[in-house]
Formats: sequence, C-alpha cells, structure tokens
Amino acid sequence: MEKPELIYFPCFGRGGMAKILFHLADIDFEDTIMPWDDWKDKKETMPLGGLPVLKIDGQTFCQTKAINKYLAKKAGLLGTTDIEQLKVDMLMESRQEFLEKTMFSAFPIVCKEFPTDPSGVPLAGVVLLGKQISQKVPS
Ligand SMILES: N[C@@H](CCC(=O)N[C@@H](CS)C(=O)NCC(=O)O)C(=O)O
Repeated sequence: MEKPELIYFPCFGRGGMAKILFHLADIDFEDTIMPWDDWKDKKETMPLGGLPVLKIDGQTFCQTKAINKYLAKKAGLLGTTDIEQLKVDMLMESRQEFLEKTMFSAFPIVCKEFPTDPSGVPLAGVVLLGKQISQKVPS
C-alpha cells in the first residue's frame, strides 16, 4: 500500500480526528495542508468540493465520518460487539453534532485558536474537549 494522503486546511476542524486516528493506528501518512489562499483554485478538483479528503492507492475519498470510521477500524477502535459498535457510532454522531452546532459557527476564530502544530498533530485543547464529551456518554 502506498503512503495514504490526508488533505485538510491548516486547523483542527473536520480533519483533525483523522490525524489522531492515523497516529493511533500507527499508520504513516502524508499530511497535506491546504493553504486557505490556494483553496479557491483547488476546490473543484475535490470530490463534493470539500475537505477532508483521503487518498489511498490512487483512489480519492471524502466525508469526514466515513474517513474516520475507516481509520478507527485500522486503529482497532470500532468495537468488537454490536453494542460496542453502536456506542462508537453514537459517540461519533454526537461529536459531529457538537462540532456543527458550536465550532463551525465560529470557524474563523476556531482556526486561529486551534491551529495544527508544525508536526501536524492537532493541539491538545480540542482533544481534551473531546474527552470531556466522551465522559458524558454512558458506558
Ligand atoms: N460533509 C462533508 C463536509 C465537508 C466540508 O464542508 N468541509 C469544509 C471544511 S470543515 C470545507 O471544505 N469548506 C470549504 C468549502 O466548502 O469551500 C464532511 O463531513 O466531510
């Protein structure tokens, strides 16, 4: 398998979780940061005109949850029973809903406050926030 490539903007946003999952799965990946200034010209080359985009062996994929689920499986985090998988989906949907209702309404500010660090690892603030949310989900 060629080195997979993840393309996203220079912030945590929808692409940050995929980076965490790549690390948890111990998969080396090309972390391609799309500069805001280049996006206007690149948008129409991306499926559905949005990011994140994942490229694997010449195939191009989009949709955050699909990408995250694929990577979570690689990391062994999708659960082993139907109930565990249900919990994973529930958490994933809750996280997405939270992001859409809060962070994305303040997208420009969030991008400034939670940039990606130089090594491509998303900053801890959002991860901690995720942990707080996960603690609210019944076990
Ligand atoms: N349903 C898609 C939405 C992708 C999306 O809207 N991404 C935003 C960034 S978080 C984007 O590309 N915005 C720039 C644009 O739409 O031109 C997903 O979940 O991946």
